[in-house]
Amino acid sequence: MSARLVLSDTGAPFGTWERAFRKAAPEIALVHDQPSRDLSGIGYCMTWKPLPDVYARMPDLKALFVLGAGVERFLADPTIPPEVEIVKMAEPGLTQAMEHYVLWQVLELHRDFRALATAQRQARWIDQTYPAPWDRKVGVMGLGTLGEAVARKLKSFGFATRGWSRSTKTIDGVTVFAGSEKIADFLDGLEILVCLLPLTPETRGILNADLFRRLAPGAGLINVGRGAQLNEADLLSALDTGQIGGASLDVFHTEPLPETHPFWRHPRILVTPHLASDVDPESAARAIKQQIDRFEAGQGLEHAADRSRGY
Ligand code: NDP
Ligand code: OXD
Repeated sequence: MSARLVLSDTGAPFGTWERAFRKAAPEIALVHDQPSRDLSGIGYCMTWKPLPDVYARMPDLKALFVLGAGVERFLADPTIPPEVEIVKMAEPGLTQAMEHYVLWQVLELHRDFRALATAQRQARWIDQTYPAPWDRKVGVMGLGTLGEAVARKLKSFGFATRGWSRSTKTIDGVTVFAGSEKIADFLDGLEILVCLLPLTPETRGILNADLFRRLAPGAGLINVGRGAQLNEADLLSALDTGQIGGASLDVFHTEPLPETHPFWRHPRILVTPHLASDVDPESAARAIKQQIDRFEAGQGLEHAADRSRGY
């Protein structure tokens, strides 16, 4: 019998997902959630913005496939029973989009393309110098599914790449630091910092004045983790003093970013509306199918969130 999987989401178009599953994982029967629909007997659900009471309407839920990598909202949701596995999305579409976004912003900061765009608007023919990529110190905070892929990509583009995570790991050509006791060594003199951490009590507010002081003067900051990891007032002060030279921000404390927020019009901040990377339905369908197969074969799920760690 084929597994049944509920799509409970206020934004995801059911037709698109149905087509993706039909093509990439036809063995899975996709069920469209509707308000108040009885979903008993179904063990799997996928969602990003769930419909009301979906977990109460799924008494047999075993695994929740989140249509994104950041699962902090789900871990904090008391209506999800503790025995339900919460699974972070990990699929090539999401990963490659993040690699592209970060690479775009690292190159932009490395070569100061923003200054070139300004010069063009003023019809100024300017000169610029820049170091070789291997002399540019770039660091990635968070070396999970996305951070590790990004660090590898930056390394492959020649950058002097460092990474920081909770546990020790080896990534070819990347200097890796682990744990809070090594964060100062990781940050020391970095010229471009990428945040790809999950939001947890330890990472909330981590991008603050103390951290900025450890970077090279004029460093670039790319935040694609979560808005609550950034102390916004500290960033504005660091941009004023020049300690931070430019920031690329995709995530914010309040989303959508309020129209009057100073970040929108700041000359050295690039704002993107939380779209650094998104799930590709077809490769996500393939990934979920593999996960369900593993789970049904008793092999356990990959990328399951750990409630005690908070990610
Ligand atoms: P993972 O859970 O796979 O990886 C998280 C990484 O962060 C791990 O390397 C982990 O260390 C590290 N980490 C967690 N806590 C700490 C800590 N206190 N100190 C040091 N390192 C820590 O997540 P993903 O890579 O899949 O995603 C990362 C985040 O990216 C998501 O949580 C989400 O917030 C954000 N995101 C943003 C998107 C956007 O469009 N802007 C899109 C997708 C994701 P360890 O390896 O030791 O466990
Ligand atoms: C995610 C996101 O966590 O899009 O996947 O932010």
